[in-house]
Amino acid sequence: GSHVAYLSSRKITLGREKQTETPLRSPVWSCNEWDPLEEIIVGRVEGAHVPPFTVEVQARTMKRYWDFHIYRAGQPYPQAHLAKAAAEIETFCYILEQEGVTVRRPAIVDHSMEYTTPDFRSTGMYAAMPRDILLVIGDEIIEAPMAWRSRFFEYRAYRSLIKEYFKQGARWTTAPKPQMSDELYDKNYPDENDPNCHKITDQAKFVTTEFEPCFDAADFMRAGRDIFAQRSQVTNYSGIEWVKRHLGHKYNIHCLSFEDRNPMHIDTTLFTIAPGVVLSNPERPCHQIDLFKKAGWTVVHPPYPVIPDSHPLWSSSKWLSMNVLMLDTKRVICDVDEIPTVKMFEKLGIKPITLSIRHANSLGGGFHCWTTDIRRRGKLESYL
Ligand code: ABU
Repeated sequence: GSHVAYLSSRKITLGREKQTETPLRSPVWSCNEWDPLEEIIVGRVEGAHVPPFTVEVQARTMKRYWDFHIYRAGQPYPQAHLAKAAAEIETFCYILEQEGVTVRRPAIVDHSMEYTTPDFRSTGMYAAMPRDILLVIGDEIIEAPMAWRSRFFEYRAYRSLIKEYFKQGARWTTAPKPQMSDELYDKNYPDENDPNCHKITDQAKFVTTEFEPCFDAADFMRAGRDIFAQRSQVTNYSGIEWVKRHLGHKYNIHCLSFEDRNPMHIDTTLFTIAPGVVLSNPERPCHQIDLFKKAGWTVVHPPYPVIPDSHPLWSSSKWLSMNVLMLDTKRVICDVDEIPTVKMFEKLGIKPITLSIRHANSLGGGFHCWTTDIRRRGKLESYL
């Protein structure tokens, strides 16, 4: 297919490198959010643990869930809830396979293990959200550095898969590992009830500093040669700069900003669903939306989510309703209970394939977060 990336393989012979003619076909290839999906990684519920309630976690946690986090820090999430979430994710995998997509899973890892580095000590969290940690750009897998101490070693759950893809010809990069020392965090960052909170976000202050580059992969939204990024609670400007310099002139990295007082992960805020079509969260207007309009894109404002307040969302907003997974430009995986969103896709001529992962949502992500593309059939193109 047109997505084949031929790499020359090298043989090492007695210390001298010899170029061979054998082409390697990269099993990794994905340039946007909508080309026909062939292979995907779906995250795991197993082993999920509540992260320690550090300043960067607190900044992103709604006050109503503080007690939950404080009392369960370092402990498993409630087991009965996890069992339901695991069953939902198994169904999700089954549906993807029925739709012709190859599904791969991260390893089961003990996230309760405490680790100590020269700069900090923590326990882990989970391998539930591959979208947060793996940024696939063309034939390259970039492991994001992350910004939460509890997620520092999250890459370990994906290493056997990544090594397999690497052996088969994928490119593999690990972004510079952050120290995650105290200097990376503003320990006086105000919580949502602090009168200074709104002032601080008006001034575009974040819980992470610019001490060193940090980013989560989910703060990048791909549309071929154009990639949209946001400065968030977990992605700083130097993290975005690192991605920009690393990818070089082949890509345009657009740093966007939104009316969002607590940003983390762009895929519930702005979502490119097809060439020339972008979902823009009506509650978080994009300051640079004219960029899309001037290029002739259709800007669609998705309807408000309908998930009830009573359903626990320990680590996210309700806008998981727009955190969908495009199988191609004509099929989308979305939440069966988000009827207004389902109708929106029908109106756009996109067939919704619906299911519920509500208990899995409680861990902080929707269909897009719970996955990362490995291969979509298509070419690297410009759409803007
Ligand atoms: N991990 C996605 C969370 C984004 C949100 O809370 O809207």
